[in-house]
Formats: sequence, C-alpha cells, structure tokens
Amino acid sequence: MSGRLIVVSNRVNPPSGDGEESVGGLAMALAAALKEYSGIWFGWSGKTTETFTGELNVQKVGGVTAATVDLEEIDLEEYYNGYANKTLWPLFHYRNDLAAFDRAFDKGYMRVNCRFAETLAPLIRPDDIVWVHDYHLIPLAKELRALGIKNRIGFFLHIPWPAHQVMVNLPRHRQLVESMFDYDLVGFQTAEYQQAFEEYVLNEAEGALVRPGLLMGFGRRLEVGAFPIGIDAADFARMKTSARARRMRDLMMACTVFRHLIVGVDRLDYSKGLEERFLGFEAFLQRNPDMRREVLMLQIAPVSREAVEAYQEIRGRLDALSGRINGEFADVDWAPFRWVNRNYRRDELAGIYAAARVGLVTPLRDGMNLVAKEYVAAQDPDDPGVLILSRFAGAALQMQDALLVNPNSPEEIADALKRALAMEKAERVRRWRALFETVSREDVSAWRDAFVKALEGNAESRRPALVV
Ligand code: ADQ
Repeated sequence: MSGRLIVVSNRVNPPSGDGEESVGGLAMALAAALKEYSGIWFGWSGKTTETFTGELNVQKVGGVTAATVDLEEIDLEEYYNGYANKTLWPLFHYRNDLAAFDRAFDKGYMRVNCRFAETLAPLIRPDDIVWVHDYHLIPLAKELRALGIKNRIGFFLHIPWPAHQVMVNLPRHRQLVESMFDYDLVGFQTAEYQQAFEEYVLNEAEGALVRPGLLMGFGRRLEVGAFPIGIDAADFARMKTSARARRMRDLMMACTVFRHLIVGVDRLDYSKGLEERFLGFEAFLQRNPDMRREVLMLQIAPVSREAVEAYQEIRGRLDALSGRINGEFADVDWAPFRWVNRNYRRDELAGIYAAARVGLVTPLRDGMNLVAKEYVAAQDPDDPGVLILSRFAGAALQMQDALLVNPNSPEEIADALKRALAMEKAERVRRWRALFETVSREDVSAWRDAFVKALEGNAESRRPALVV
C-alpha cells in the first residue's frame, strides 16, 4: 500500500498493549490493523464539550496514532444514544419493538457525520485509503465526497444487515442506503447479510446485480463483499500461557473441584440472548437433578450503554432471574450460578475460558461474535471444552463443529448443555480441532488484509455516477 490507512470509527480506544484492553471486539481488531499499516485512527474522544470546536487531539497510544475530536452533549444524546443505539442497533438486531424513530435522532446523526467529515477531511492525503466502521457512520462517505474527497473509501458493518422487510421499518431507509453508494466497497460479516443488502437494493432501489459482488442501485454502482472478522489468534494463544492467565485458570479450577464450569461472556445487551440462556440453564437444572451439583455456571456481563432505558430494564430482569435460579437450587455449601458485571483483562479472560468445560454463546442475533472464537482459541488441545453456539451468530457459518442451537429455546439450550457435559473426549478433540483450524486461519489479519486488498483493488471504480 503506497498511502496510509485511515481508520474511522465512533470511538477511538486503542488498547494499551498490556493485556488490560477495553471491552469490544472492534477495538481489538482495529488496533491490530493499524499496527500493520502506518496510519491514523480517527473518531470521537469519548468526551463532551459545551460547544463543538472541531479541535483535533492527536497522540500515540500503544503504537497507534489516534486523532480524536470531542462532541457536544446533545450529539451524544441524539447521535450515539439516539439514532445509533435506540434506532439502528435494535432494528438491525430484529428488535423493532425496541426501536425508537425520532426525527431529532435523525438530525443529530447527520450532524455528527457531517462534523466528523469536516474534521477528518483536512487530514486526508491523496494516496490514503479510508476505512469507515460500523452503523454509527453510514453516511460518512457521502459527507466526505461533498467536501471533495476522492480517495477510496470502504465501509465495514460489524452488526447484521437485516432482512428487507425489517429494513423498510426505518423511516428514510432509502436515504440511508443511498448514502452507502458513496463508498467504493461495503463489507459485511457474512454472505447472508450481503444477500439481505442486495435484496433490499434490488427491491427498493431499482437495483441489479451486475456480477457477484457488483451492485447497481440508485443509478450508481457499488462493490460489496463478505469479510468475516476474526480474532488475533496468535496473540490469544500466547496470552493463554501467560502467568496471569494460568493463575486465573487455576483459581477457577479451585472453585469448581469435582464440577464442570459453564461460561458465558458478553456485553450486557438484549441481543445476546441472556434471558433465554439463563432460562436454559434453569431448565437444565430442573430436568437433570443428578447433575445439579456437578456444574457451576459463570456469566460475565459488564454493563454497557447504561443511558439507554432498554439496557437498564434488561439488567433488572437478569438480576431477578439469577437470584431466582440460585434461590431455587442453591444449598448451604453450593450455588449453581454466578452473575458478574465487571470487566476483566484479556489474559484473565483467557484463563477463565481455559477452565470452562462449556462455552455458552447464545445471542439472538450477532454480527459475528468474537467470544465464541476466543473460547476456542483458549482451550487445551488435549482436553478441550465444548462450544455451544447460537445459529444466529454470524460466527455459526464458520463454526459448524460447535453444538449449534436455536437461542430462543431454553429447552434446546438445556439439551445442548446435557450433551456437551456428557461428550466423550475423542469427540471433543475432533470438534475442537476443526474449530481451532478455522479460528486460526480466518483470523483478524486475514480479515483486514482481505478488506484492504479488495478496497485497493478497486482503485479505478470511482467513476462518475451512471445514469440509468
Ligand atoms: P460486540 O457486540 O461487543 O461486538 P463480540 O464480538 O462478542 O461482541 O465482542 C465482545 C468483546 O468484548 C470480546 O473480545 C470479549 O472478550 C470482550 N469482553 C466481553 N466481556 C468482557 C469482560 N467482562 N471483560 C473484558 N472483555 C470482555 C460487535 C458486534 C459483534 C462483532 C464485533 C466485531 O456486535 O457481532 O463480532 O463487533 O466485529
């Protein structure tokens, strides 16, 4: 690559590199990408000011150049908590019932995308390529083009693209999708989401599929593709043998002597299927009295997006449910369930995964799900645990050797738990090897390289809009 890579995402939070990284698969993946190429990571600082100044703060964090800008409180309300997390997130995760449609959110979203573009544009040099991330910034390319930026710009969506009939619930859905045609390349996590996008364009935008990966719509052309994100598998493998990871593993082993640990690790989010998962564990305990004392379930779920009501509500329901399960089954010397709402260092998480006989990953919808991949990467090759995975996680397409379940069914989760706990070592090893092979091969570098290559290879595609 001759120029630089400019990565743009809502938050800029490069990991410090000491294992104490922040939550969110995105941050990890982007930092890995930027270390490889020289470049800049641009986005919101996480701070608010009284009035927007557009002042840039540039610093090096963990080997990555971060350029950040502060936003106003109202931006946070309308753009971040509003349009991004109260409108697009629920809708794209098939929770139309939780989606709020409010024109003020819409305006705030457009305003922040415009502010981002105005602050970013002066940083862009002619040879740079720009890689924009996620649902917060869909119209960014349109704003950059309006300012005369002609560079190659790609967009990657980390969350699902919903079915056509779901997408049309969004007021002004056409404007939003049309703005995606200002990118040179739009990437999705899976071929399924790509197809859903294509179907929308064919039906709503007088579209046509010119060839696989090349779409016409709104009288313009757009390259699309599926780029499943992975984890930094090599780094994870190194981390799992670290002293801290081993200490954590030993600690977990010590609290589960004669028992099997079942682990779930998720941001506290209604898309992660936590209620159904808790009910699945409860059903397992109810139906298998002889196995009750043989298991401990640990669910780690740090709170997120606390300013959004739906997140406060689900937390309340989960607190009650975890209390009910322990109240129902615990004994004086034993409780079946541990519910923990804090963050852990990544090396500690690796140790926790390693100690768990079952990784329970059951989102109702998930763009990819990196926890499933981390769980696999952390296992002992000679005595690995079993991954139970939702068929509605993007990861399920690559991880067919997991026990795949319908996350809406607590009974199916209970059955899968029983099967996982009874699984012979030979089968566990066979399944794990296939999973580990995929997780190692299709890792974060493969994802990044495939996307950047596709975006670069697309150099000649900025042609004048075609009128049909
Ligand atoms: P998320 O919805 O955040 O990501 P996920 O892919 O599972 O979901 O990534 C979560 C990350 O946070 C993992 O790396 C995990 O280790 C970490 N994490 C979770 N709980 C933690 C805790 N208590 N302490 C420390 N770390 C914790 C979005 C999309 C996903 C998509 C990713 C990447 O929703 O579908 O896979 O982006 O594209």
